[in-house]
Amino acid sequence: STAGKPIRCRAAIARKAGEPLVIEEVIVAPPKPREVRIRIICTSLCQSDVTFWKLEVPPAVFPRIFGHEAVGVVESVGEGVHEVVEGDTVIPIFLPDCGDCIDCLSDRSNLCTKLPFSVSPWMHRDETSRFTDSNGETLYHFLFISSFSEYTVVDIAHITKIDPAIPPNRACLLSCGISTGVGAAWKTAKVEAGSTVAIFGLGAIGLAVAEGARLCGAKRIIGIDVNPDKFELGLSKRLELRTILLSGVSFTLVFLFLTGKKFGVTDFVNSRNCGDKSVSQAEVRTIASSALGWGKTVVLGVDHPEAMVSLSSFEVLHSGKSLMGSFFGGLKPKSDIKVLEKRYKDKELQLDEFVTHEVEFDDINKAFELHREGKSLRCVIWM
Ligand code: CXF
Ligand code: ZN
Repeated sequence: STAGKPIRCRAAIARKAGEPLVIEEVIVAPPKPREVRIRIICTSLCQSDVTFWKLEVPPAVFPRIFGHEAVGVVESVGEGVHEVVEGDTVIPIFLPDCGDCIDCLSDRSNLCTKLPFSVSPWMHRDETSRFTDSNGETLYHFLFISSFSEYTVVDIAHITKIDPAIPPNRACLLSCGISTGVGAAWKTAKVEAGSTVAIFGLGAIGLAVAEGARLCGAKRIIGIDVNPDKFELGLSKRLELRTILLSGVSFTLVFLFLTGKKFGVTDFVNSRNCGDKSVSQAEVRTIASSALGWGKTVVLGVDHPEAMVSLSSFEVLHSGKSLMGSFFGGLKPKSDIKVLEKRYKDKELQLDEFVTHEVEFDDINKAFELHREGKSLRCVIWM
């Protein structure tokens, strides 16, 4: 057995911002107390990996092992770990769930206060690394996961057990992005049956919001994007050019209607094809498009940490509308993922359509290229 011993394996190392990852031999230390060492089966590329790989200024650190959306098998556990045993199939989740702080015990919050989330380059509890390269140099962690490695060490607060019968290239999707989108509709917005949902941005997360809204019984799901490739992923038939009224201003919009109902989007708006600039303005003022008196706007998946939201007090305070943030879709990693897992097994939650590409670990940089070209929703990387 390898338990208690360092493991030599292959990992994709980011040595410099924006430069292709290099597959090298690394040494993965055994898990410390409350930690689990996992053999990664497959991992998928999420926007946050790309964002932090490109970032040249702090909190960026290199050399680093990225990757946080994955599924794996427990190889060994550290002292005090009772929740999982060797051989269990698990998904790592960047958001901690310690299970005993006031927030983890409450169903109102998914933000653990005992192990607060941060974009730390270390393991969560002792702020050290479990990775070294073959020259003995320390390699930094990412989002407490670092799944672009054949083996990784993850704190038990970041581990959720999953049914091993779920195909790995579907199970890994529940680890971050797709859960985030589905959760935002289900847990944060609490979309009601019969309601209308507008989604600004049809990347994997936006389409996952559509999937979540569909599961909640939304009647109309309007997808808005500027990249026509995204539309082809979800829509199949161009119908007509017409003028509609949105937020009190009229625009000429290209309207596409879904026949395949992929991801549940019922209407599609290409905000670039608008007769004037107003739809793009409406995009930054999404609140304007929500219902007077009770409409909810959810902000999710912020790419630029410095991005600001500015609002007219009238639009929010005096209109009865609300603006909500959503982190990991408001999901509690140890309890809510089980619900999504069941809905997938019951063939209600659609995951297959999100996987647009699959590559071998040796071709991991291809996943980054596909992402840059806007061609993929999820690219699964097999170890
Ligand atoms: C992100 C959310 C924004 C901060 C970094 C982590 N989540 C997962 O991709
Ligand atoms: Zn992610």
